[in-house]
Amino acid sequence: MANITVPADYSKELKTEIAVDQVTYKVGGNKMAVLRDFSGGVCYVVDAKTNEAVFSGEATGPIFDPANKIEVYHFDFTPVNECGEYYIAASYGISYNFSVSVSPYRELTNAMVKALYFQRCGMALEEKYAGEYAHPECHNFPAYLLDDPDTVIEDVSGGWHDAGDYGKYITPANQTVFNMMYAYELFGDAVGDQLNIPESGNGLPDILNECKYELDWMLKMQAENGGVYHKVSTEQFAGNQLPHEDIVELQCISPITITATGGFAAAMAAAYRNYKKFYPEWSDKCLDAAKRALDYALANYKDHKEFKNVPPCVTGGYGDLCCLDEIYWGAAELFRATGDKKYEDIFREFHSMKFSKTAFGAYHQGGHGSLCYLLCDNADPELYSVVKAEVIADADKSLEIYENDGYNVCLAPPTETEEGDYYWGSNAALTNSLANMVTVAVVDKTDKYDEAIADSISYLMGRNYISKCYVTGFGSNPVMNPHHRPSMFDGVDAPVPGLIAGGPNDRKWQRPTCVKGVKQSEGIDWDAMPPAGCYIDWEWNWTANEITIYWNSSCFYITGYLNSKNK
Ligand code: 9MR
Ligand code: ZN
Repeated sequence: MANITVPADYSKELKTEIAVDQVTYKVGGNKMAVLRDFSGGVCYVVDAKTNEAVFSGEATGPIFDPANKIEVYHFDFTPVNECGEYYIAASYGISYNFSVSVSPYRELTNAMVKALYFQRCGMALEEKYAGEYAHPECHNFPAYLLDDPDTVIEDVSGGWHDAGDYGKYITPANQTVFNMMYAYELFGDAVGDQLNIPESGNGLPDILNECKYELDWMLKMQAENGGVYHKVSTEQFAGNQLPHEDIVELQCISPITITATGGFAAAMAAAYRNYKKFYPEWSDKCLDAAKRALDYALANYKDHKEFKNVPPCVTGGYGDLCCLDEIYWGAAELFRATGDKKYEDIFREFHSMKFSKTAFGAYHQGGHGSLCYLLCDNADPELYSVVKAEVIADADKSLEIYENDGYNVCLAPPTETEEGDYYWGSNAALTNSLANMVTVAVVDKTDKYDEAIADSISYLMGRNYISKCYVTGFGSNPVMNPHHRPSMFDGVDAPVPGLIAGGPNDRKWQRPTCVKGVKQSEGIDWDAMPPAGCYIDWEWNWTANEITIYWNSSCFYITGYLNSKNK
């Protein structure tokens, strides 16, 4: 490959139209750039240190991208296997820098787990773990029950702030601890160890240490009758404040919901299994909590209604019409944890009801239950093969979306009848659908989906319409202004690292307009924006630029999987 030179008439201007994965090209792996507003021609890979070209080739295209309704070109540079820092040169300009490395998912995955430490509530973040993001303890206030204001619970401390706000909500917590415990059991040390958190070095993998911080809080959210309170927060969202500046006399606790309770049963049964060998007594408590929660959910689910805030509380809702998926998941986990066939009978009964058996997330959790069931060695063979066929069918549907996409990402495009996947939290819509592919990959021991999974992660790392790397602290054009109060008000330029933004959101009614006197939409022709372009890196753009614990967990579950395949 000697003596390749970029033609002198090639522009040196930075072009976000040339999209590269800014983080995760791997030695020996496939490598591709996506170019839009391009008319084809020879492209070069240039060493960013020496400015010497190391590879050249013709881009292929045009290829139709159905999500954004544009034509793109693909430039394949798979043969570039020397570790280093590079950029792409095309006739009309150059890309952001990217790197080629041996173990690209490792640092990223760990940082995304460590990001949860930065979300810890109720304890001071000390400088030795948190560096410039240190702050004193927060939110250690008693809380009253919104549906019984005379009852005050003294201690609901601990856990993580959910997102850019400081509320603590059970249903997203259930997904987050699920992703962590399954990442630990399926991918081992490929995800989240040596995180430099207070518990590091105590004999437990750090991902379990961090997860236990949340589980301990969750246990405080269970009522005597087994039901689980939906959330605890202040009555209003915090102002422009750091966590420890958000001071109230009393916080408030929202009523029990079945969605919170069913998912809690699942999470606690999984905790029993995963922590048994480290903390036997504590894990027995988890199992007992799980059983009582599932009993409560079964006795009350027919009265389930979508959660609505009880005044004067106005914080995050996480309302969910269907609670069957949470019970399905809870039954699966209790069956796996105990081997007791009575839980398999409940699982079977709920399996026959109508809801997605393949969805992962804070709202739809049937996929969590299916994965769990498919890992049981004493499962009923007939039911097992039905569930397996369901997850495979869904993974193959995702594969088809991926194969038709111009950016090689597994996000459904809008069609005449469907709105598509570029909604609030689209980056997690992506990782949640990849999670079902991971289920099949793990259960069926196939690598059929690996390329789709890795390519889709490349989209998150910058190979997208706007060349944005959606994880703070990573890539050459990362998110800098997430809607995340600590990052917004700490006086530190760089946001807390390892947080993934919600991502493009094409729903018209959720566009940012004018917040606090700042007219952010001015100068942006939103109607001309294709779905993957509906994003601005602006701190009050919470409909596209907020962060959450469960979006993080969904992402490191996938990069942890990729990392485990990369040994
Ligand atoms: O992710 C949630 C999104 O699907 C909803 O449309 C939106 C409005 O209810 O709320 C989002 O969740 C937020 C939660 O309510 C509070 N913490 C931050 C969450 C992420 O934006
Ligand atoms: Zn707090």
